[in-house]
Amino acid sequence: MISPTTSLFVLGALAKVTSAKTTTFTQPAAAPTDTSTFYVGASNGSLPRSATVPGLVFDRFIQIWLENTDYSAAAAQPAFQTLSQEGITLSGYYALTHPSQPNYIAAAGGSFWGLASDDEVTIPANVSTIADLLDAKGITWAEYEENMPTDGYLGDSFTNPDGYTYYMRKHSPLVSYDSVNQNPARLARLRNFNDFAYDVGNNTLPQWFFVTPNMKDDGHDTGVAYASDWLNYWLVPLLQDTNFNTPRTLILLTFDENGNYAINNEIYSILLGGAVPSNLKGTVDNTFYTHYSTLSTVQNNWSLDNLGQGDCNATLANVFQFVADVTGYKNNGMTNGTNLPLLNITGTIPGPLNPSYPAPWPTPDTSCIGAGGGGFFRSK
Ligand SMILES: *[C@@H]1O[C@H](CO)[C@@H](O)[C@H](O)[C@H]1NC(C)=O
Ligand SMILES: *[C@@H]1O[C@H](CO)[C@@H](O)[C@H](O)[C@H]1NC(C)=O
Ligand SMILES: *[C@@H]1O[C@H](CO)[C@@H](O)[C@H](O)[C@H]1NC(C)=O
Ligand SMILES: *[C@@H]1O[C@H](CO)[C@@H](O)[C@H](O)[C@H]1NC(C)=O
Ligand SMILES: *[C@@H]1O[C@H](CO)[C@@H](O)[C@H](O)[C@H]1NC(C)=O
Ligand SMILES: *[C@@H]1O[C@H](CO)[C@@H](O)[C@H](O)[C@H]1NC(C)=O
Ligand SMILES: CC(=O)N[C@H]1CO[C@H](CO)[C@@H](O)[C@@H]1O
Repeated sequence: MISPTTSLFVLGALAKVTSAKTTTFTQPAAAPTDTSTFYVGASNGSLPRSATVPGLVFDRFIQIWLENTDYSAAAAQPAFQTLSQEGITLSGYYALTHPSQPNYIAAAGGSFWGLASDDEVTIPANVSTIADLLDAKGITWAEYEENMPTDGYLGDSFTNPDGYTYYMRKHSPLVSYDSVNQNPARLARLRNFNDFAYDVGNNTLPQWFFVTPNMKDDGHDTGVAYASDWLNYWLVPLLQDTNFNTPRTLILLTFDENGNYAINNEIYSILLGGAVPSNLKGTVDNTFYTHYSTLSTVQNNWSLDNLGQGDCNATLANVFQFVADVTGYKNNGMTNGTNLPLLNITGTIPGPLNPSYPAPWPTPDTSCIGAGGGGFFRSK
């Protein structure tokens, strides 16, 4: 006999699957390189063209984050299977915690500061981020936030004229940092998708950028099958566009977190782009990575300073192995087969953004050399 609890659970699970299947993907624009009135805010013009700072392995790093999907669910999608043949599948990549927002914040600043919610937060101006490390070397950067109406928009969300809330601030990695949100020049780097169309059209995309699809396209409200349709619409053609993907471009396609909090936080991730050596296309790398690996890999590639936070944690910040193989950087040897830390913990990690377990702003590890070899970043 099925207990009432069990049958309710089954019904809930079925309802979720059904709604994900019945939502049909709608193209937001004629092509990813086109502007669209659906994006509401006009473009502010394309970014200025600036000199490329060469890296050791790549000259451009693009991150594209989808939402809330277990590794196995993404691996079952044909879109991911096809893309995996064009790159390196990372079978040991983990998110850091739950829910969404702390993962995005950690990818920018090297910590989620104890945060366990999607509520709007701000982080003091003396806390450095990846933007400081890149600016110090003249490496251009931006975020592209789909359906964010205007550049540097500071609202918690944005609802389109059709009544649907497509943009959420919680999925923007840099906006919570006062060093960004109080600086107009930096706010102009938090860009909308009409800007993306101009930047890609004019070949002025920056060297480091983060892509946040809207609440439907990232699978958050719709499921991973819908996100797959978006990838086929958006990413697949852009991989053939030399203003986006050059022979020196590395692209990380990943998720913010998995969906099932009761298992460890493994997420399906693929390294794509022209910087992936052709002999590694279609291979699998089971090195243990987390979102901090995006910081350490970028530091390693451009000889950047570090933040003295999770980017310096020897357990959590392995550099993408094919990059480390070129630069000579030594990873810690942990793989998905070894005993990994539990990264599905949420709510009980102390920090300045955890009202239940408050702790002071952590002092950065100023003695860390870091993957870039430069030491701790000190603002000039
Ligand atoms: C280049 O950017 C300008 C604005 O800065 C815009 O008017 C023009 O349409 C863009 N060109 C392309 C091909 O996107
Ligand atoms: C990674 O390891 C975990 C724990 O052993 C396992 O459940 C999971 O299936 C592994 N992931 C992959 C992609 O093999
Ligand atoms: C930022 O300033 C506060 C005092 O306002 C200080 O306690 C903290 O250590 C500083 N943090 C950093 C990263 O310098
Ligand atoms: C253009 O940029 C300015 C300054 O960064 C900002 O105030 C304005 O809202 C932006 N407009 C759009 C359409 O993004
Ligand atoms: C985290 O995942 C482990 C399995 O890897 C599980 O035993 C544990 O209960 C999970 N923790 C939470 C808080 O759900
Ligand atoms: C590095 O991360 C591990 C795993 O989460 C954690 O146990 C350890 O305390 C961290 N180290 C430092 C110095 O914060
Ligand atoms: C060998 C090489 O290309 N090194 C570059 C690494 O990145 C820094 C920028 O931080 C360049 O100055 C180096 O030339």
